[in-house]
Amino acid sequence: MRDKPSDHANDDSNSSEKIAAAYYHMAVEQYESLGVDVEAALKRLSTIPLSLHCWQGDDVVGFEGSNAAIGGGLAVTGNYPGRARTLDELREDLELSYSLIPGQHRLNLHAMYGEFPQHVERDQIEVKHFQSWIDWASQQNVCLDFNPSYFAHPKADDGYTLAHADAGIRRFWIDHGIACRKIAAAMGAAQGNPCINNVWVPDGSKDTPASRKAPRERLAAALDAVFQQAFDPSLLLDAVECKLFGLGSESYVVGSHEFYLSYAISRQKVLCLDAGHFHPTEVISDKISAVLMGVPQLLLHVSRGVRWDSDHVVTFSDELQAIMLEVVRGDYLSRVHIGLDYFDASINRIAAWVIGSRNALKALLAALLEPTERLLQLEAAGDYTARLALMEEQKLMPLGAVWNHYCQTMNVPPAVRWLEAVRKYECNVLSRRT
Ligand code: RNT
Ligand code: ZN
Repeated sequence: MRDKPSDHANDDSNSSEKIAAAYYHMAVEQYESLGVDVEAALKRLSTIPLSLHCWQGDDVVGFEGSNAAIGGGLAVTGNYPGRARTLDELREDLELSYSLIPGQHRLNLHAMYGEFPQHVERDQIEVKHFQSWIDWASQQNVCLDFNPSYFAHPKADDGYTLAHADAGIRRFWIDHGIACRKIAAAMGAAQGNPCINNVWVPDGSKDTPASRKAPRERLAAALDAVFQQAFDPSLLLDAVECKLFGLGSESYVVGSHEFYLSYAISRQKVLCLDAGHFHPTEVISDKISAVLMGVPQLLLHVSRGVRWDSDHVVTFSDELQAIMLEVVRGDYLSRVHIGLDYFDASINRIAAWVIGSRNALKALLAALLEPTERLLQLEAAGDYTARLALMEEQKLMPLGAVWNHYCQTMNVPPAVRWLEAVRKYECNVLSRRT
């Protein structure tokens, strides 16, 4: 008699679990032979939060109900079905995403994602507009980070916000920044740890400006006005993010890297480094240990630049691994906050969150499994030959077996099995969003 299909399924999953366990034990032995403690690495990994960017779920549209173009030099391409159109849809999508990413992670909200029963101007937003996020977050055990929204608004249409030549427009955006800090501090108070409020403005110009100086002076003064009120750092941390160029700001960006580096050092603010905001051969992995000499903390926007786009889904690239290696090697985990920043509307948006987040975690795991002590000894001894040999050998270590084991112990699907849940959700939920 033939077995019932369900018996087959059980046999299969039992034997695949056994194989996975065997792979894991072999992997542990291999890492041990290099002096690496796998269990300790996994324990450490489970304590590192990523901040997931809310804007991947709805193509950076938000819930203001306006039809303003995204602007700010940002562009989202693709029309994959299933974009979240409401707060509830976005939360539902996030809940599925978190269930497929091992560990406890944060949510990075933009100000335009509040709950606005009727139109509220950006300089008038209040904690109450984010109360449902605060409640949802505490119920989901998710902590929040925040961002003022300096784009997708008529007062940002000509490419300038905080650095605008018009004092009235500047004032409007300063007040938006002030309102956002109050909201972020309330989030920090509710969750018992600081909410990072990251300021990015699109300000810049398509063609060569006559004055590079004046807008920078205005931006610095406007930022100082935004940051005037002191908040307890246990509630709120202010971050500032630079950019190289955007659509419409090809020739000049007011908030360039040098601008914000000097600003963050002089004001002791958190510096945000977005991996997609530098020249193509320039990497943020090399900047981490340099800028942390002068700024107190860093926020990373883990992203992937491709030619002129700065925001492709994060893949398991050399640079991603280099970033995480630097964070771990430098023992910076208490000073570096890891956020994601990309938007892709050409693939399933939940898959985009899950793929990028899981890659960031895999890269962190690879860094935690590096025999750093041994590499440092070889370097100190001047044995660069063995250093290179060992670094290269690292690339073939059985990271996947450890990762799959980690996923299983954290109750999330190992390998690509998370895709089944996304496909099912696509069928039952996303396909009904028309
Ligand atoms: C823009 C910046 C910024 C945004 C988000 C939406 O180039 O990277 O972080 O992506 O604020
Ligand atoms: Zn960014």
